[in-house]
Amino acid sequence: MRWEIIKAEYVTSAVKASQFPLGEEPEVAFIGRSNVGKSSLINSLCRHSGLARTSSAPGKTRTVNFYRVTLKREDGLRRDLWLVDLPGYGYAQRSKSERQDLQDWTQHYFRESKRLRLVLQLLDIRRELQPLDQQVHNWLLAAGMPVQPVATKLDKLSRSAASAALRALGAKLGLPAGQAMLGYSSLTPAGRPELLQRLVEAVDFDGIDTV
Ligand SMILES: Nc1nc2c(ncn2[C@@H]2O[C@H](COP(=O)(O)OP(=O)(O)OP(=O)(O)O)[C@@H](O)[C@H]2O)c(=O)[nH]1
Ligand SMILES: [Mg+2]
Repeated sequence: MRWEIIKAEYVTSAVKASQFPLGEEPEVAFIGRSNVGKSSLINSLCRHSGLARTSSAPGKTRTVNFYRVTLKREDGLRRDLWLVDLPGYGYAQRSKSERQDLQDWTQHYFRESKRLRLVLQLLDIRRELQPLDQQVHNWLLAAGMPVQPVATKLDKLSRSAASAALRALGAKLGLPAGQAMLGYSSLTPAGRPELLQRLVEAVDFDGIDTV
């Protein structure tokens, strides 16, 4: 059955586990290079501009930000989940100590979050896969995280260039057979239904409901 997001609100920002909001609801996190479009994707997915702060200058998000989202199934059933916006990696203008802090908080987040069901790793569709993206991908897999790569800014390429770029990124990441890259644009509806579907599958709302 189809699900849609009916409500989304900012709850809190954290730099350590004791500041994570309480609750048993499943969680989906967004990670990627600074400026790749993580905060924009959250706003567009929730159809709530201004929910997460975005900027054309990289390095905007500096804390782990929690958004509580309510989804409604077409038969009326409602379920809540957390969307978590993480600071971007790879922003060279930051001081080394600040980069280290952000990396520590992010790794701390992955170690401490008990409700995490899916990590969406965002990659810019116009860029080749960078070594840091690959490192983060491998680190997440080694940590046992379910990772779904998503190419952002789909609107910047023609349809055929976008499909070629999706295939190339997927191949370079070494995605297993059966796992495809998803594409997304925060400016157009492209990719939104598929991403929403992936999210609902990962948190297994339908499964929970039938128990
Ligand atoms: N054309 C286009 N631009 C986008 C899209 N998504 C984001 N942008 C632009 O990319 C820039 C960065 O977006 P953010 O959402 O702030 O990026 P971020 O990944 O949260 O960045 P940090 O918080 O610095 O890590 C902004 O200028 C956005 O308008 C998209 O799908 N299409
Ligand atoms: Mg951001």
